[in-house]
Amino acid sequence: MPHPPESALLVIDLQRDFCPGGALAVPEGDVIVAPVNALMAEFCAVILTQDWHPADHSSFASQHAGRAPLEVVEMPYGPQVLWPDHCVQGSPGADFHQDLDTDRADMIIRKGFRRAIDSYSAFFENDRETSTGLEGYLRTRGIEALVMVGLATDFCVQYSALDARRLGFGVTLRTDLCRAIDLDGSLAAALTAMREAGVVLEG
Ligand code: VGL
Ligand code: ZN
Repeated sequence: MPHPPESALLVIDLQRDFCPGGALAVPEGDVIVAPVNALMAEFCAVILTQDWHPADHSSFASQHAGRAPLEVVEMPYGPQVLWPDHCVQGSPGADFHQDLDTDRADMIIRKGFRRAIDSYSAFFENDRETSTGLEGYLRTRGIEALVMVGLATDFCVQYSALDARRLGFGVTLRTDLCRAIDLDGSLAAALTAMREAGVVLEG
């Protein structure tokens, strides 16, 4: 069944570095690509996000002497997990998965391009204040509801879903078309937080 025009499909970070063989591989990240392509046909509006970091991004463990990936540091905006270098602007790992149907995208929103601040959410950077511009885009197109899919359930997908609810958008998460990193129970915590925020979990 086609979705109404006021509903958009938001495909989060379906990039090579988040797929098996990539720098920050999410288990089974690649298996969702074909069904996500198929789902695009049901929507009038398709929006992709792309994690897009400078090579010296402050979320990279390589920028913090004596720190290893997955350690947590305190940033001016709060705690930040340190990651392996990933999705460096212009690198092959930052490209979308080679099978993703990017031609269907009306809009590609890049995030995480400021060195000093990470951006999990498609809407706000990790200070929860600096806007990516997506909210204005959606509102000026009359979009009121989002179906979300992509990587990773417990980081960029969760942050995007919670921000979208906070802004008043309807949010449905296709859990079958998302995959998680799952650090110390972060997947279960993310699902609970999203459910409590009124995100409809489907799939
Ligand atoms: C993501 C960690 C770092 C994600 C992006 O797409 O979930 N996770 N950068
Ligand atoms: Zn990132």
